[in-house]
Amino acid sequence: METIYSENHKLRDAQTELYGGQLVYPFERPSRLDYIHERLTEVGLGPISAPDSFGMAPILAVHDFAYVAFLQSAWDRWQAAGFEGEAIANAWPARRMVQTCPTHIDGQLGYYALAAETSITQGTWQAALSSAHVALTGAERVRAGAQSCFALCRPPGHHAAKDLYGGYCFLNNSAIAAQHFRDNGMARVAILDVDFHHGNGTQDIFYDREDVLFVSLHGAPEYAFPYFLGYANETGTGAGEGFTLNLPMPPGTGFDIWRTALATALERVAEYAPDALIVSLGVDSFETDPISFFKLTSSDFTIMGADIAAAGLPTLFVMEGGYDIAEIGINTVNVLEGFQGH
Ligand code: SP5
Ligand code: ZN
Repeated sequence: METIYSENHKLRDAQTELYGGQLVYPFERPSRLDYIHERLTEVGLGPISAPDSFGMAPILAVHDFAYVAFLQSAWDRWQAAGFEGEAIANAWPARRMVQTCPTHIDGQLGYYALAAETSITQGTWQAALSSAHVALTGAERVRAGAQSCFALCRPPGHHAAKDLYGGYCFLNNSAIAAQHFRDNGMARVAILDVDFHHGNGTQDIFYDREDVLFVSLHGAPEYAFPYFLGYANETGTGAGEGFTLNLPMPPGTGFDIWRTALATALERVAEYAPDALIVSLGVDSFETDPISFFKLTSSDFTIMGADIAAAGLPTLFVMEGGYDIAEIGINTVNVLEGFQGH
């Protein structure tokens, strides 16, 4: 399996994440990809290639122009305003307040942020743009006939909506790849999100559409970030009714229950019969992930990959979360090896 990878991800190296009332060094850090890259080389999964450039059009096919302009300029404007630290949102258009984008950068952060843990820094935009191009390059490989490809994206994407960042995400790489498939001749695309967290951004982007199926396995929102989306009764709206499937699971969920949910998800995908499958691949369902509560083991990830391969679809894997850094390489590559070995 070919991997698409760019060193540009290192341009995203925030020093702060708001966690437990403190500013800590972020869980979502550059070394995550070093471990995955190292493991890919160690097992010889396949060639590792640089991304191509696709310009802004495929990004603006998913994200609002004003949101993209905000991301592009946020760090410079934050600095110009005289702030000393990294750019963190701290005020929101909450219930019964106006939903108008303010002029001051401090207010704009709250307008576009879905959470406060994600700081915007120098280089964040360049890394996010490169990450989207990694996903698009992977999508092009699949379009060209590859049975599978691994887009080693960073920063991740599935929490980002058309006009929202947060949860470590800025541009929704999986959604951009799905839209690219749609705009280049594929009639139906399925996104299977196996990251521990609900892919609220991806769900929101395609919620009223029948041409992109969204299926997600995740920590139940009563207990887990992003908290305000991902319930089982969210099934789509309008033409999209029935084309969102959420399978939330409670704290302590192990692989027996998780795998049964995966089978349910894959049944829905098979029924949908898409032209291609995009897997939002987070390995934060791992038993010792520091911010999650599922109990998957390293060998479970191999079985996950094999189960996904049994769907028999052209498959683009897009990297999302996973924060047990010491094991992230093994767990991620286990999924890909399980897929290949099927
Ligand atoms: C892409 C991705 O995996 N994003 C995850 C973003 C999670 N951000 C908020 C984390 C809050 C964790 N709180 C859990 C407490 C565990 N003790
Ligand atoms: Zn996650």
